[in-house]
Amino acid sequence: MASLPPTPTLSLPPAPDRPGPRELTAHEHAAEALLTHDESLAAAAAERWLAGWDELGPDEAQRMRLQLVVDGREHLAQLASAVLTDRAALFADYLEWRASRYGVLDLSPADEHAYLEVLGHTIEEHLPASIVPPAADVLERGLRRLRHPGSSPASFLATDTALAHTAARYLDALLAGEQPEALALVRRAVAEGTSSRQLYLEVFQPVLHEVGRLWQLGRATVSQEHEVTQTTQRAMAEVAARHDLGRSPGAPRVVIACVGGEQHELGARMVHDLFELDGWQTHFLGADCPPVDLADLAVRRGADLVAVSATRSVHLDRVRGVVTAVRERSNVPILVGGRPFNLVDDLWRQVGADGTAPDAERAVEVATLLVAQAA
Ligand code: B12
Repeated sequence: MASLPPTPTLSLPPAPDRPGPRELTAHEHAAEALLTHDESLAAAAAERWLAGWDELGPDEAQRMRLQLVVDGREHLAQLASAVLTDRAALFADYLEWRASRYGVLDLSPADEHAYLEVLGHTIEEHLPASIVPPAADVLERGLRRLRHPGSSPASFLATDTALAHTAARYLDALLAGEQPEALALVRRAVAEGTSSRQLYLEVFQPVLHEVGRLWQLGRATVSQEHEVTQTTQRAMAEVAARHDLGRSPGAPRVVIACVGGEQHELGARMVHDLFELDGWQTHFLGADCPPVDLADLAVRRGADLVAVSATRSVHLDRVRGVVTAVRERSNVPILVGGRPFNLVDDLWRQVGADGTAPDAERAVEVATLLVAQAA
């Protein structure tokens, strides 16, 4: 088969202790090649796969081809993120997540495994030999995990927190379409003196994680997830409206945003609200922020800290993009967080940030330390 065109260069953050441009590592080259050629690699893998299915009619073959290309591109984007950060666990997590959805997606483990192997062979055949080893290594480690997938994810609803019962009732009410009842539970908790922190971390966060798990396993619909999300946004706004916004002029200032393409913004909003509650001067930009705009705004607002959120592992290269853009303009500390950073301990270092935290409460604690260190 024809070889693919050469890969363009990525702009990457300078190594933290060595400012200025630097050579790309083998992992960075490999990730770049996977992302640049995702479409042609996925198309070539789909043809290779379909070659083994002579009995398919043209319509069915076309339907399968389209699905294989969509799946192949997602596999490659996930693989590239794991290769870029040299963290195979990210790809293994993605494959386990896929495995938990086989029933929902009408996929068989044998077909998924075989297709990933075909994708691996296609990478070997089409990409330069120097690029193949990091990709092949991460792919192989992911496949090994797929041969022994973990059990289904367990419920995120705790049984041992003060608000465990409220969280369970709040979710049940929303899944049943009883929004007023769910909001009444929150209002009652507020009236009884429950703090925002507690409501956020013991009700809203686990409920959102849980509805995601239910969707993942095919036990909740997309519409149910949307209803839980929308109502929770409203509940959070009600709770946050009670925060005292009297700021001392010397209070530290933070800009908080999700990276480009990232639609998951409630986690970042929670981080924002707890910064606000802690007396910080805050600027919340929400979902999908272009890196240069974000970095420019941080400078314009005189931020003491930039907090960057990413939920999807495929957005890790964009987190690096934000880090690059901020570092080019200022020395403010950069805190990163979100799902992938909670999966892999030192991922924040790999994207060039100054720290991470597993949740909104800890985010404020770590940020306070970083700002004190920078002063
Ligand atoms: C709501 C939701 C959506 C909504 C988001 C709406 C919105 N306005 O935010 C919509 C419908 C848009 C959506 C879309 C998708 N979603 Co979604 N979504 C969710 C859900 C159910 C809740 C997200 C949430 O609000 N969590 C609650 C917050 C509080 O938790 P958190 O994000 O972890 O944040 C905390 C910490 O991580 C940390 N933190 C977060 N940011 C930061 C930043 C800093 C600096 C620090 C220090 C800390 C920090 O503090 C936060 C608060 O304590 C999750 C389930 C889950 N496990 O989260 C799935 C989930 C994230 N989605 C998922 C998927 C697959 C998707 C889609 C790809 C679905 C699709 N289209 O096929 C798209 C992708 C969209 C995109 N391009 O971004 C998967 C991801 C799986 C994976 N392995 O990556 C999940 C996990 C569902 C699941 N269990 O399968 N989704």
